[in-house]
Amino acid sequence: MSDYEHIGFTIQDGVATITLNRPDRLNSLTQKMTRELLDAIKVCGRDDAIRAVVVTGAGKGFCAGQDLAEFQEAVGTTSVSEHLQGGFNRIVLSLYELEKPVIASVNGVAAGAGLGVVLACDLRIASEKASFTAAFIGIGLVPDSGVSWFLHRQLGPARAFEFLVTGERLSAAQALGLGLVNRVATTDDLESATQELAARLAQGPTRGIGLTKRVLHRAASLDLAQTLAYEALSQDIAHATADHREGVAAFLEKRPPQFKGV
Ligand code: T3D
Repeated sequence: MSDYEHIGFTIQDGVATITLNRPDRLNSLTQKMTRELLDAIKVCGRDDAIRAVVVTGAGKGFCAGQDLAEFQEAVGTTSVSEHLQGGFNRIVLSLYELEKPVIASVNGVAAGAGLGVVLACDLRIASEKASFTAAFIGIGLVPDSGVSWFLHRQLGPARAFEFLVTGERLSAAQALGLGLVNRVATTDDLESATQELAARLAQGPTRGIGLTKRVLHRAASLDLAQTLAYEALSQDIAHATADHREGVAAFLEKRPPQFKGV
């Protein structure tokens, strides 16, 4: 799929930028948008020229989760769990498992499954106008799209519970204080700060970065002995890359490395 209707997709200098693009609905997710997003993430995984990925939103919102009008229409045609398994669950997992750095550039409100998308990314830069709410409780639902899994780990159980059941809306500054975002930029600076970071990552040793992501993820569920073994195996793979050889050569020759992502 190359022509998307509800997302923007550009590739420049090794950086793919996916823009959720239904601004009048705060980029809430429809089935079509979900399919397009999944397709774009797949392209990001397959195209070796893409070495960093940015996910952002058009207009004043990042993503308000499921489009509730479409959801109402779909009720009865499929179960909610089937809908989640076929859509948001795949988006969250494919971003999380993509072995390339993924940056959420949070331009506005992220709610419900939109918060899940943000949390599935590796790095989060928020505009000072961004905000974060689980939103599920406001419509009597439980967290989905990985939100409970991520928040439990990032906030701890008590703070996560409070955030989830009160439906509170965190400002960018509060999210920074809680470690939910890496940094906050002014509205004017968000795009340049995001692209600067993405460009830097896109010039890095992509295999090493992807393996680092995998090792960190696995370390969260392994004991120390298992982690040591997993790190060692991953090091075998990283050690065999051309980028590792280039990194060592550049160090010895006292010059900056020219990584190629292989
Ligand atoms: O099977 C399944 O799919 C279940 C899975 C569910 C996963 C989920 O994501 S559940 C959670 C769904 N999302 C929500 O419940 C959030 C609903 N939205 C809000 O609570 C608020 O809009 C926000 C807190 C996100 C932002 O508030 P605010 O005041 O900044 O904006 P607003 O004025 O409420 O929204 C602007 C417009 O976007 C508005 O339309 P209008 O009045 O200008 O014509 C609003 O209706 C629309 N909008 C916002 N969120 C959604 C939406 N339209 C459809 N679906 C939305 N989720």
